[in-house]
This record gives sequence, structure tokens and C-alpha cells, in this order.
Amino acid sequence: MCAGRTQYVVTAGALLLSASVLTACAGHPPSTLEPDGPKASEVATSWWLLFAVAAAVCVIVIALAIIPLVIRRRARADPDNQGLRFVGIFGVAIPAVILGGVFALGLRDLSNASSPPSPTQVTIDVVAHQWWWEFRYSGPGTGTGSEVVTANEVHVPVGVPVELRLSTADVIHSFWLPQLTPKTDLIPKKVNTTWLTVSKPGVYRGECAEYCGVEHAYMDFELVAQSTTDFRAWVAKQGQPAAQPTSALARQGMSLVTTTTCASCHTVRGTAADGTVGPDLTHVGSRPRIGGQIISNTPDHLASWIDNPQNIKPGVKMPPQPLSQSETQAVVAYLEGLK
Ligand code: HEC
Ligand SMILES: [Cu+2]
Repeated sequence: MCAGRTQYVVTAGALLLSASVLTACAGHPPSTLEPDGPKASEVATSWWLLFAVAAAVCVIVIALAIIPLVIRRRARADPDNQGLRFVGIFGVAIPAVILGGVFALGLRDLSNASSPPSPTQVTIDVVAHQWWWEFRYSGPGTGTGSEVVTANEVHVPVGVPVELRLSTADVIHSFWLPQLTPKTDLIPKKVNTTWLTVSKPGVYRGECAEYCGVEHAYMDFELVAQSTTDFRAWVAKQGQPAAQPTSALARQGMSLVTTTTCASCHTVRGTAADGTVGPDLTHVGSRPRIGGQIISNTPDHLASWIDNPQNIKPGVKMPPQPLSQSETQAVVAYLEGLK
């Protein structure tokens, strides 16, 4: 008996410990249970509803299993088939009502999630690549006639319905902003649409939610929600062609970037570099992180990335670059100046 009690204490202790560990971790990875937009709120609400129903069913079933152990009755004949009626009600009718209700709610949420808020004011084309995200701004609301292309960083105005047109350059990926919008697949040769409205300013982490190859785990991006004025200013800046280099070192870097292999994969708007395999580098210097959020954008990190990105993100679709150390320094000086 004593051993039994010790076991209870140990189990209870373990549960408490794991609960406190879970609470301590809360707030780190983005959670669907901390929504900041209408679509994500619907997901959170249906999660809590399912949780409540499942918890209630669990408690009732456990109670039904314990009651016969506590109240012992002698087995007796069952002439009216009460046992069968019990199974009919609790085993068939009630579960059918619960599952049917949950199914209907699921259909309702699904159709809400895939209906546009009207009218959307900003349209962004999202192109998924192994293993980074390309964002292209177009249409009204962005306040710019010129092209805006970014990588792994997307800005939106707070409180404004935004339309996202999702496509992929290679395999199937899935676009997910846990606090803002449910997962939507990006499927080859197809454009899927999703919408989001962000209710408060902030930086939100997004990720790829469909395994898409070795570096799937480092295919993250950041959504920056800001006031309409700040958003317009950002778009206007990103719409400008690349800044001119201001030092001799950066000038050497520019000629390397625009005349060597980089130019066949990367675009720097306003120069001869117009490749489309990798991210647009026109304003790469303004990004806080590079490589699908894998490293922060410091001169040292940038130099080791350019030297051999395979050391940082093994399998990445950018080969090691045959540049001397001083050439790499020149390229870094140029790219860091592209704010
Ligand atoms: C064969 C194509 C290819 C070549 C050549 C190439 N890159 Fe890349 N580069 C890529 C791809 C693809 C990525 C995206 C990698 C990822 O994050 O998964 C990338 C990413 C980058 C990034 C990070 C951008 C960001 O915002 O995350 C920088 C900086 C960069 N390349 C610079 C260079 C420079 C400088 C050169 C020339 C010295 C070069 N690249 C040559 C394909 C290439
Ligand atoms: Cu993926």
C-alpha cells in the first residue's frame, strides 16, 4: 500500500514538473493559441471547443469505469435488456451526436477560413522555393508602381485585410503563420489564396509546414505588422533600385556581384544582375536575418555564408563561391550597403 502511495506521489510530481516546464516554454515558439487575427482566432476557438468536448467525454468515461468498482452489486438477470439499451444510448447515440456536431463545426470553420474578407486592400504574391520564401508586392494599397521583391521578410499594415496568392517554384510547401492564419498548401502549377488581417503591430514568425526536403526546418520567415504610414514608407524604400556603393571596396564588390556567378542566380535591381534562382538582393542589407532565418545578417555571417553556405545550411541550393578572402570582403561591403 505504501509503495502504491509513493507511486502516486511520484506520478503527480512528474505531471506537475512537466506542466511547469511546458508553461516555462510558452511564448517561445509561436502558438496557435495566442491568435492576433480573425482567422487564427477561429482556429483557436475551435481548438478550445474540441478540447472541452474531449475532456468532458474523458471524465464521463473514466467515471463510468470507476463507479462499478466502487459500488459493487451482485450480478443479476437483465430481463428488460437494460444493458443493451445502455450500450445503444452511450455507445451509439451520444457519440453520433457529438461526432456529428464536431463535424458540422469543422465544416463551418473550414468554409470561414477559405472565404475572403472584403475588400482586401493589399495583395502579395508568395512564391515558395526550396528553402526560402519570395514575397512580391503588386496592386493597389502598396502605394508603389515599382517592383518590390523581398526574401523571408514580409511587411503588412495593421488592421488591413491582406490577400496572399500562394504558388511554388518547385515542390509542395505549406504557408503557416501560427498566430495569424491556418496552414495553406502551395502546390505546383496552382495558385492558392489565403487572407489575413493582423490586429496589432509586431513581428510574427512564419514557417513551412509541409516537409519539402533537407532544409525544410530552416524555411522560416518573419511577418512585420506596422502602421499604414510605416508600411508605405517601407514599401517605397524597397521599391527603389539598389543603392550605389560608397567606398572603393564596395565598388569592387559590386563589380564582382554583377559580373561573376552571383548575377546568374541573384537579382540586384538597377544593375546587370538579374538571376531568378536565389533571393533578390536589392535590399539585402536591410534584412535582420538571411538564409531562411538561419543566421543573423552580420558582416561575419555574410562572409561565411558567401564563402560556403553548405557549412551553414547543408544541402542549400547555393554552391560554395570561388572567391578569395579579399574578394569576399569586398562583396560583403557592397551587400551590407544595400539597405
Ligand atoms: C546557383 C545559384 C546561386 C549562385 C551562383 C549564388 N547564389 Fe546566393 N543564393 C542562392 C540560393 C538558392 C539562395 C537561397 C538559399 C536559402 O536560403 O535556402 C541564396 C542565398 C543567398 C544570400 C542570402 C539571401 C537572403 O536574404 O537570405 C546571399 C546574401 C547570397 N545568396 C549571396 C550570393 C553571392 C554574393 C553570390 C556570388 C558570390 C551568390 N550568392 C551566388 C543561389 C545562388
Ligand atoms: Cu517545407
